[in-house]
Amino acid sequence: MERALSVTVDFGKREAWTAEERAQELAELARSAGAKVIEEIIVHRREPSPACFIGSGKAEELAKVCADSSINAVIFNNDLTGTQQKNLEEIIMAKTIDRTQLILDIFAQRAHSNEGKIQVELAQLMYLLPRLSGKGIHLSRLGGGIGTRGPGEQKLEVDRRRIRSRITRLKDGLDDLRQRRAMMRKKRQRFSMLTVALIGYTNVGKSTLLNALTDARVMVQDKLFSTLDPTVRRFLLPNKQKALFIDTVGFLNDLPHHLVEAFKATLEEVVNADLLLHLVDVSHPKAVEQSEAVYRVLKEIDAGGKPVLTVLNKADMVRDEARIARMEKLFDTGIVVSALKREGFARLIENVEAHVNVLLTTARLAIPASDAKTLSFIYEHGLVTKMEYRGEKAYIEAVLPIRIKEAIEGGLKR
Ligand SMILES: Nc1nc2c(ncn2[C@@H]2O[C@H](COP(=O)(O)OP(=O)(O)OP(=O)(O)O)[C@@H](O)[C@H]2O)c(=O)[nH]1
Ligand SMILES: [Mg+2]
Repeated sequence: MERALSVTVDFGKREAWTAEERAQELAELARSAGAKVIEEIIVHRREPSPACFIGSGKAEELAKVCADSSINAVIFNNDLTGTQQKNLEEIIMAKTIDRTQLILDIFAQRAHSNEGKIQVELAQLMYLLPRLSGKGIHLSRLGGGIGTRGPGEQKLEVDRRRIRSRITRLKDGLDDLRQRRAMMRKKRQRFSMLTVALIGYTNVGKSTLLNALTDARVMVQDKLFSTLDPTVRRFLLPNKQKALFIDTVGFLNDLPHHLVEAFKATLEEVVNADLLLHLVDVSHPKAVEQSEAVYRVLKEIDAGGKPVLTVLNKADMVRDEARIARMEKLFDTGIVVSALKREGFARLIENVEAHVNVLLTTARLAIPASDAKTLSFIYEHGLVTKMEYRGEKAYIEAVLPIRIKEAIEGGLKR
């Protein structure tokens, strides 16, 4: 495990997150990447020094701390320019990483699917490109993030031109994947169930809730960004309506723009869902700010207008009843659950059902009795309330998602 020093600069502005709170989150991120924060330093400065970010005097102090405590990585809680990073590294004599790079490292470690890997590499290269000065810069240190899976792993010397062409190739690859995904989604949307996407800040318990609700075996970890690839599971609501639940990548305050950009394809699942279940960790001191960060990302991916059901999770961790009541009022929701203890699910499901009901309609259809395909399709997607054969026709009354009804009617006309 890497031994790290975390450095947070407080520029003295009033912000939603104090320097201490940001430092705390950085420590969580570092831990998720596989590093242990041994020392934490908060530097107070008016503005960043262009050459050294924290100034060369302060950098020399850090060098001493690193040498004294055998620290091999310094993680800055802000973004550094290429020059600042290089200068700092020269003075401190330890690997210097900024926040974006740390997050990219975590994503690189977590990406399993082909698409996920391409998205991460693209984000890494886009981060890197403006930081390259001149040609043939050494990329060896890129392999030396916390996760050590930098894009420069195999190649030590690469120039911008090669990076640019690699970016183009990755983007093309992603476009292909995106088109394929869009096609699949179109099929799913027209011919399938309603979708409910679980969204929320990282580590709030999205995968735990999906597991508990559907017995899916999604990896649950007390680490940030355990889930990178969307997982889709079927769920049968008490009214017999089937829905797809989708687990998604967690959001983060100041999520690097490159990552949002790169993960747009994955996040499209969110954009296209019928309903968003927004999970909030009520036990977290920054729950409100985390939720604000979630809404910022939603806006960035054009999902700001989706119907959202806010779910307050980890209620089992909150001793103070008044806090729960306050949060319920603040978030205007009465849905309090513990995904871990499987508590509060009845109300949650009731609420999901109420939202889903709006998207349903009662359809009365006359289907050729020989059309087994359409008949089984109706049974598959809806709740059949009446069924009668008269002559050549089957008369069916069923509760169906509106778009399914439309798809069937369209199919019957053809
Ligand atoms: N006490 C308590 N812990 C919970 C609850 N729900 C989830 N957790 C814990 O919170 C941690 C994160 O849970 P995950 O389900 O991985 O969270 P996530 O939102 O999917 O996280 P990412 O995929 O990393 O964004 C795990 O250690 C869970 O056991 C809960 O209701 N109560
Ligand atoms: Mg998860």
